Amino acid sequence: MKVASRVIAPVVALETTLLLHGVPKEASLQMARDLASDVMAGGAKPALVGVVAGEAIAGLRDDELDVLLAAAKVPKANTSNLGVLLARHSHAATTVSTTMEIAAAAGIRVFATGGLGGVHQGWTQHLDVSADLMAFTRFPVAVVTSGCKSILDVIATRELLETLGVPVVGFRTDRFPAFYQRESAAGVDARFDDIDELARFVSLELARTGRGVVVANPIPVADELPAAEFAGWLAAAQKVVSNAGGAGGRDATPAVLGQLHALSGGATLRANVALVRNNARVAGQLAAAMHRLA
Ligand code: PSU
Ligand code: MN
Repeated sequence: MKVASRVIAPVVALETTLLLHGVPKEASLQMARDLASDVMAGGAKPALVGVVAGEAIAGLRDDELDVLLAAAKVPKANTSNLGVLLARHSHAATTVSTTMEIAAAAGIRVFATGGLGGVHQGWTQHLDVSADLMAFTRFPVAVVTSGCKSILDVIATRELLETLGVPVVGFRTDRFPAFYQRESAAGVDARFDDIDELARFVSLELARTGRGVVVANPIPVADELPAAEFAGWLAAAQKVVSNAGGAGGRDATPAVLGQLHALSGGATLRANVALVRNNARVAGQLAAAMHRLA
């Protein structure tokens, strides 16, 4: 695909759905700035990925981000609707799946996000599985992520990654993280404690398979949310969304996240910001090490 790429290695891709749909609008700009400086602190250059007036861009300029932030509603794009949005010269916020697609086309091999989309819990009433998971079978990008949000069925999501043959490696952990919590009941395929060793593996694996790698990086200890308290907020958030008539398709994830941020008095938002920033730092270090060791 044709991508406007404005970056030189080592580079870390960042996504726009997290900014535009995952956190309240007031928090978006600060988060974008913080993530950029975290990637640089790790030793790499940030490339915010998004679509402006039908142009897929890796490395949005500030003025282009401003355009997206000012737009009334920016559609959320996964690999299924990206093409239509491009063809119609629309703006779009890229999720994990489309950020991987655009990053890969721009030659970027590392991407930092918060959590992967995955298998939704029963409240959606129908099977709802994120396109993020399939994207790992198509695009050679390593995604540094705190597992998948505990609003999802974490264990089913981990099982599906296994089914798809996606390598899931832990950075300084043996467990598959559950976003707000450092650990879930599921494990990883291998643990790496050393960033250089991780970099060597990721470079080899991306080149060997032409597919993606999940680099699971848990939320910092100090920012973890107590599991029991979170479970209460989640049940309440799901009830609010269901009582309001439910949310399906691409609206399911933002609907529950928005309710959680409100019901927890901002605690889930603070945890979310902390873990994404930590992922941006580790991704910066990973990209720098991959570049250095190449
Ligand atoms: N993780 C977050 N906040 C988010 C998302 C992930 O902490 O907003 C976004 C990502 O862009 C991810 C998307 O790709 O949610 C998954 O959406 P869906 O479940 O519709 O595939
Ligand atoms: Mn879905």
